[in-house]
Amino acid sequence: MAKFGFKIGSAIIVAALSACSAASDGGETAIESASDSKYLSQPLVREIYTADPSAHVWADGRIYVYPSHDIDAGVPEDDLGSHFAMRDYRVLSMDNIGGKVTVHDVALDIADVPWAGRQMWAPDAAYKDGTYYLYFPVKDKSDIFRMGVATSKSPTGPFKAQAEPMKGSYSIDPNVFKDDDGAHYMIFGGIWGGQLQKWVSGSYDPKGSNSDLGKPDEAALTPKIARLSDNMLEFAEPPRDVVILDETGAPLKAGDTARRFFEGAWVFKRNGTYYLTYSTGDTHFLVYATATTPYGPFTYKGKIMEPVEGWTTHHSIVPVGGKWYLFYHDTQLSGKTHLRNVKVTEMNFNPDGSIQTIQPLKK
Ligand code: FUB
Repeated sequence: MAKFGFKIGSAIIVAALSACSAASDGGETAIESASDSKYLSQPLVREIYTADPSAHVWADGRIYVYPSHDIDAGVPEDDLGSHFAMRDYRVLSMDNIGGKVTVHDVALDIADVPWAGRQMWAPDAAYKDGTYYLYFPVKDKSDIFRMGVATSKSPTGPFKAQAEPMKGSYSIDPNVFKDDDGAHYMIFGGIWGGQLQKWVSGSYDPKGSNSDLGKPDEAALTPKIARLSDNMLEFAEPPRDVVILDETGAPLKAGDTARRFFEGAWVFKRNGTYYLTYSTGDTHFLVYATATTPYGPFTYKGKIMEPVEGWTTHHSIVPVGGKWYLFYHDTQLSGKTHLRNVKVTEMNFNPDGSIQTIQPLKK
């Protein structure tokens, strides 16, 4: 199957918000669809298409979601995800899970990022000392993904981009994790269209000739991690591999496509354990591994979510009011792989810290 091709078809036409879904007040025409009872949860907003939701609860207690803003740019679908040709970011916010969702004005436009070429992909955000930081992957004018940083005094922007990408940054899907000691780490990377396989030698190789892709018995490519500098604008250290081991202590292999890292890493800490969660991409699972430090090594533990409708999903996990929530996306509203909608559902842990697998489609 081609990357980002349809996995499960959907035909959705008319609609009504279910009790689970939140009304939104973005002031734009709602995208209508059937309120289909087959879905575990309903889209958070219907005015715009959104994906890759990075959720945070800042000091004001409100929930802020930093998603990709999907558009139909008319770019033909290909294996590198060229049809994901997003041009700006919009922030969503809500007082509580299930509450009214606000779609905020444009937080950052590609036209205001001097070095950007195309494709604003999955962002994340952080807060430190009165400033909000938006981290975003976008291709530079040479068509190489880099990480940008933009700042604002407001959690919803507008954000002002730095004049250059972060030094030494590459690939996609930044997740900024704040540890209990106040240190911030960026975990990032994604294979295939995310270009991680092109950086195996330490510099950009357009052919990705040293990568594990097509070598199923070799150790799989891993996400990367680097602590951020005190000013939050750069890496404080060279990015390192985040190794993911199997139950025997061996690194997951490239051919182990149901468990190996593909994209969309998100790290959180619960009861002293670090959880690395990620998408397996072409096998469509959200999975997790655990460790005793943010650098790992992590040990694979299991599935968080079975496949959604759409090629893949991308998520974040946050505690809100004593419960844990999984933000994710599917293609319920459009049935199209590049026009996605974000959702949220509660997740549950077993007494031993393992995660109960979520089924996003009702049987
Ligand atoms: O939204 C564009 C890309 O699709 C993201 O960066 C990936 O995680 C996948 O969701």
